[in-house]
Amino acid sequence: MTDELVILIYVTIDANMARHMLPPLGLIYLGTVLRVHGITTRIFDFQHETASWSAVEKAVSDAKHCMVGFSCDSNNIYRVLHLSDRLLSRFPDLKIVLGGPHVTHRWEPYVAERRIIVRGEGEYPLLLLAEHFLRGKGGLRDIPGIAYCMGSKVCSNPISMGLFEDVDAIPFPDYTFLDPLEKYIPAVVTGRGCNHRCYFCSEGSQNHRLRQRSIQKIEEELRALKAFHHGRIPYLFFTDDTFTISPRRVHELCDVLDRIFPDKSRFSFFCGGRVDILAKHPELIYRLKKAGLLHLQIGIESSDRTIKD
Ligand code: B12
Ligand code: SF4
Repeated sequence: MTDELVILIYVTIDANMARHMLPPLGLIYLGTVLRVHGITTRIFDFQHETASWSAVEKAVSDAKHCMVGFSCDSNNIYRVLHLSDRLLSRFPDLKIVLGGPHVTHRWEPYVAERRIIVRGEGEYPLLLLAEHFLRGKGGLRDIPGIAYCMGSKVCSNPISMGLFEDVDAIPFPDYTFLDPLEKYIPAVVTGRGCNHRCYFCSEGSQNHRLRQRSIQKIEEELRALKAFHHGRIPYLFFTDDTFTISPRRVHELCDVLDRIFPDKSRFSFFCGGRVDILAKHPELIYRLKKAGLLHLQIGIESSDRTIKD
C-alpha cells in the first residue's frame, strides 16, 4: 500500500489512436515538482488507448492518502466532471483538484466541497495542496490561485501570487513519466505566458506575462532530452505560443539547435509564430528552416472587426 499518492490524469474526448502523440507537459511539470518533494505521483494519460480507468480506481483504493488531479481544457471538461463525480462517489475521503486553461477562466461552476480548483500555473499550488491534504500541513488560505469551499462559503485566492518569477528555477520535466517513451514526440517549452492580450485566447486573457527561460537552461534541457531519447530526436515540438516573439532570441535558439542537432537529415522541429513578427523579419523563417524547421503554426486574424469583437 502507498502511503501518500497523487494521481494526475489527462483525458481527451476520445483515445488518440495516432502512432505518436504529444506528452501532457503541464502534468509532467506538476508531477516532477511533487516527486522532487518526495510525493509519490503517477500520471495516467488517456491519449493512450491502453490507459485504463480500473487501474486508476485500483491505485486510489490502494493508497492510504490520495489526491487526484485532472487537467482541464474546454474540450475535455465534461468528461473530467463525469469521471471526477464517479471517483468522488466511490471514494468518500478523496479530494479532487482541477487545473488547466479551462478552469483558470471559468471555475465557479466546478468548485465543490471535495473539488478544489487551481487557477494558472499549478506547480506550487498543487504541492501545497498535497502537503495540506496528504500530510496535514499548512492552510488553504495561504495557497495561491486556488478556489475551494469552506462550509457554505466559496473562497478564491488571488492567482498572481502563484506565478513563477524565476522560470529557470522550475525543475526540468521528469521524462520517466513518459511511458512508453516511443509513443511520445519530445516536447519542450522555452517560457511561460504571453505579453499580448488577444482576448479570445486563454493566455492573453489572463495576466500571465511572458517569462522566458535562459538560453543556457534550454540548451541543458535539450541535451538531457536528447540523451534520454538515446541520441535520436527526429522531430521536436516547441509548445510555446511565443517562440518567435524576439528575433534575437530566435537566432540564439537556432544556434543552440545547430550545436545539439548538427545533422539536419535526422532532425526537424515544430514551433508557433506570430504573423506580425515574421512579416517584419522574414529572414527569421530562413534561419528557422536552416535550423531544421519543418512545421510553423501561425494564427490568421480576421480583418473583419465584428468577427474579432
Ligand atoms: C501543445 C498544445 C496542444 C497539443 C496537446 C498536447 C498535450 N498532449 O497536452 C495539441 C496540438 C494536440 C492540442 C490540441 C488542442 N488544443 Co491545445 N495547446 C497546446 C499548447 C500550445 C501548449 C500546452 C503546453 O504544453 N503548455 C505548457 C504547460 C507547462 O502548461 P499547461 O499545459 O497549461 O499546464 C500548466 C497549467 O495550465 C496548470 N495545469 C494544467 N493541468 C493541470 C492540472 C492540475 C491538477 C493542476 C493543479 C494544474 C494544471 O499547471 C501546469 C503547469 O504550470 C497550449 C497553449 C499554452 N500556451 O499552454 C494550447 C491550448 C492548451 N490548447 C487549446 C485548445 C483549444 C486545443 C484544442 C481544443 C484545439 C482544437 N480545436 O482541436 C485541442 C484539444 C486537445 C484535446 N485535449 O483533446 C487551448 C485551450 C483553451 C481552453 N479554454 O481550454 C490552449 C490553451 C491554446 C490557447 N492559447 O487558447 N493542444
Ligand atoms: S499572441 Fe498568441 S498566445 Fe499571446 S495572447 Fe495572442 S493568441 Fe494568445
